[in-house]
Amino acid sequence: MPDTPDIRHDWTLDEVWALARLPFNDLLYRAHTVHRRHFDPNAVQMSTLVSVKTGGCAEDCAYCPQSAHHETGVQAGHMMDAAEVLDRARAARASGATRFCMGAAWRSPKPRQVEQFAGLIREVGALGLETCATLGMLTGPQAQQLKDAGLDYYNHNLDTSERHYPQIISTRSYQDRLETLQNVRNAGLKVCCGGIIGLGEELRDRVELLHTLATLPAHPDSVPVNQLVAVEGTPLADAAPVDPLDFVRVIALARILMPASHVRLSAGRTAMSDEMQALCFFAGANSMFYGERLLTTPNPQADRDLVLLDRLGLRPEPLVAAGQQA
Ligand code: SAM
Ligand code: DTB
Ligand code: SF4
Repeated sequence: MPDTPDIRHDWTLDEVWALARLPFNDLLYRAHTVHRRHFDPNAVQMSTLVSVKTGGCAEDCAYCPQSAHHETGVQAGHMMDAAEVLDRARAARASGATRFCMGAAWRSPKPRQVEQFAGLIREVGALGLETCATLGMLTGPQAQQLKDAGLDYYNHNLDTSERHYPQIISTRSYQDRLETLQNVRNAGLKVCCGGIIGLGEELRDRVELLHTLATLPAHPDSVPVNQLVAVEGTPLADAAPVDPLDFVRVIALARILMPASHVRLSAGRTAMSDEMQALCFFAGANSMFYGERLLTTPNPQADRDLVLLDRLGLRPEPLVAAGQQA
């Protein structure tokens, strides 16, 4: 899509601060206006997640139930059979999802694992679903290999500000994350990159994360905004809950700063009221994780989400990808 004047990559930190300080109504009015300029305000893109390789991860992300550093009761599993992944992809398609996101609890994949995922991506793509993978850090050639298999999106989150990052993860750096994002972009994959709210960060960290995302060489095509799912056994199990209105503000800021990106209401929805989610959709969220599980934790039941969308007059966004099969 050609850039329009409100799509900018030169946002200053001061400008983001000025938006963050707006009264709630001013911020939401502005975000919703931007939203209407770029999207059908009543359409929501639906993505379904599957954890293809669960648990036992070498990284020490303080929020993550899959880290081998924390005792959370999540067992390290083998890679899911291709047949089961495909069954789940068919079920996701039948329930109305247009994108199928495959996750693996890895720091970075080994060559054989990239090959295995390339096979899965080909088969899921042949079902007419958009494909997304999140496998940890990637080299340039690995990103290219996934692109060649037909992968549409790669998810790799920055999670928080560069400043707060060392409080959350010690086994890799912010720079590692930025390098993978660069490799993914250079391979021509669409980028899915966002963060988590509720990691004990300050407003400053939220502002800095959003500023970093909005000043990348290209805005991520998709921006997942997760609310921490506080899991027993992780260092963040007792983190203070997020003020729902502050979460809505983050959605609104993401919408204004990255006007043409899909902003996804991601993890944490089981703890959100219907009214809070409605405000998020008004503020510019136009994508969600759909299906009863995220990776290891629950997500609202699909039928409950369909009722919520219906109450709001929202519709699942149809798939517009070329080559879609019936
Ligand atoms: N291992 C890969 C990686 O870290 O990029 C891929 C999977 S990892 C689980 C994907 C993302 O899930 C993380 O970057 C984080 O943003 C999100 N996530 C993990 N645990 C979460 C939690 N408890 N609450 C909210 N988001 C979480
Ligand atoms: C993203 O930003 N959130 C998703 C997806 N990308 C991979 C994962 C959320 C995981 C929540 C905790 C769990 O279920 O393990
Ligand atoms: Fe591993 Fe990803 Fe979880 Fe970090 S977020 S522990 S890298 S699965």
